Amino acid sequence: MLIDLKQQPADALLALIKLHNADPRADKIDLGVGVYRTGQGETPVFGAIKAAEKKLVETQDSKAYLGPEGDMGFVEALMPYVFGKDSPSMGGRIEGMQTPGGTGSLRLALAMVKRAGYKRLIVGKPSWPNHNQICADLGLEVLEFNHARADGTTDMDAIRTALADAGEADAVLLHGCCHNPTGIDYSNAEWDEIAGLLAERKVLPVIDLAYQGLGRGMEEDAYGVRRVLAAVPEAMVCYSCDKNFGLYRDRVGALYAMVADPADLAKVMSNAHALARANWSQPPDHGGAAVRLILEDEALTAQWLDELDQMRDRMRQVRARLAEAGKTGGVDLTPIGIQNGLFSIIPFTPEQVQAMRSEHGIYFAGSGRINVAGLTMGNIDKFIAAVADVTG
Ligand code: PLP
Ligand code: TYF
Repeated sequence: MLIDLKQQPADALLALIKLHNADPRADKIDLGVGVYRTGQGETPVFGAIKAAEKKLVETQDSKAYLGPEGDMGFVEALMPYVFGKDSPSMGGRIEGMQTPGGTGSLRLALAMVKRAGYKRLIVGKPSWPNHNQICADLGLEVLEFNHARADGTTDMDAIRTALADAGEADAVLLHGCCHNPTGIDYSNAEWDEIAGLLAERKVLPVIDLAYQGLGRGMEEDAYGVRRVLAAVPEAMVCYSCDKNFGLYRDRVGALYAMVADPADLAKVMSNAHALARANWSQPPDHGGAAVRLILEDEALTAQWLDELDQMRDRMRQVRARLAEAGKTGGVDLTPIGIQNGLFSIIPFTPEQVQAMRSEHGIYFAGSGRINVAGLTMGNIDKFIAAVADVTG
């Protein structure tokens, strides 16, 4: 019976939004869920998206079904940004489809991993919790390795060991850039080595690219994806437009598969299409259509890239200010300056996380992950003082 089902825990990050909302203090700070915020603390719709939506309303003449692959114009317009304009892997070896956000793409990719007979998914820890949740739901065994060292650098020895023990029955999930939750990314030299190891061990790479453009730049953030794809015969890329176009609730993403022989692409993608049909039939159209209109229009593309630059610049400023604070109480904020994207982890104890909430009205995940975009030039000094207070 339905009532025999067991109570499930609420999503911890979404629960945090409620805690923050219920706090009456005017100077409270929300560093929880991963959405970008401006210096005024807002998450506005991009100007380029507003313009594209206006155009969409005026020109869209049908909302008839498109099929499980969604809007292929959207899927293809993104490809030069992800894979590079002159990439050899673009030569017929890659095909994509639209998905409901990066989550939908991950769900499909990992179901493909399972369906293709892979036994394990190797994942660096900590990772975005949904990676493990999707694997648990699919019955895919997860093998974890340590992603980062305490000093804010990647634990290359751990991934070397994990890959040395891996083989053809394994897939590995890698964050393309702006690692969630640590903000600690592989350097280009590390990607070079990882690409070589993946090829040598014949492990299938699944690259989660949910924050392209929020780290170092659109091109810079694609280094890992492109480097890995140049080294291996097969791979999948799970893309989200929900951060870099600010579309979050519109659920805009894409799944790309690369195979060695273009003749195999249709067969491979027919499986992804079948899985999509069994899950959501077709992806929501609106956000993807707006992204396509932007990417097909030079002026709108320039406007979007400019808005993305402003986001990235602001996050770099916040990071620089935190790094400048250096040793603060019992923690060192310096590594935050070289980390990327929305997130960094400060090694708070659970008691210190609680004290930040109760004594200072500052809310972030229990892991100590902060959303740096929740900090502004107006509240950052309060934050630094609170960190010194609870860790000192
Ligand atoms: N992958 C990572 C690492 C994420 O942090 C997120 C969440 O924001 C996603 C994928 C999924 O994003 P989306 O909201 O597009 O489903
Ligand atoms: O990690 C984050 O904050 C983002 C947003 O169930 C998010 O990835 C968080 C929780 C969730 C869905 C998205």
